[in-house]
Amino acid sequence: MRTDRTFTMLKPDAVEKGHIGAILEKINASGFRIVALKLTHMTTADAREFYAVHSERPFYGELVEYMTRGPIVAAILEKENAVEDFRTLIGATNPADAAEGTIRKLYAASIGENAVHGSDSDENAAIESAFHFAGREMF
Ligand code: DAT
Ligand code: MG
Repeated sequence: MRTDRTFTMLKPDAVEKGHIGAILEKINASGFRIVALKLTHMTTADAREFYAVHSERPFYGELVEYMTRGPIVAAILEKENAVEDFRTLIGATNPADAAEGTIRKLYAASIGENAVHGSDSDENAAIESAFHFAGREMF
C-alpha cells in the first residue's frame, strides 16, 4: 500500500483563538498520522516565498500580513490519499462555501483568515514540507 503525505499549517487566527488542540484532534480522528509538528513564526520573506504563486493576486499583501502576524503550527500528515482527503477535511477556501463539519466551516472567520492550509498536490506537499522542516524533524 502506498502511504501519502501532505503539509498543513494552522494559521495565525487558529492559534490566536486557541484552536490548536481541537484541530489536531480532528486531524487525528480523521485518520491522519502526524509525522512532523512545530510552532513557528513565518517572516515576511518566508510568507512571500511560500505564497509566491499568488504574488500577482490583489490579496497577496494582506495574505502575507496575516500569515506573519503571529505563530503558526506547521505539520506533515501521513495517510493513504493524504492530499485529497485533507483538502476534503478542511473544506472550501471560503468558509461560507465549506461543507458542514469541515475545519474551515468550524473554525475559519473569512476567506482571508481561513484557519488552515492544505497542500493541493503531492508535488507541492513535498516542496512545502521541505520549506518548513529539515529531514531530521520528519518521522
Ligand atoms: P487554498 O488555501 O484553499 O488552497 P488558495 O491557494 O487559492 O486557497 O489561496 C491561498 C490563500 O490565499 C487562501 O487560503 C486564503 C487567501 N485567499 C485566496 N483567495 C482569496 C480572496 N479572494 N480574498 C482574500 N484572500 C484569499
Ligand atoms: Mg492553495
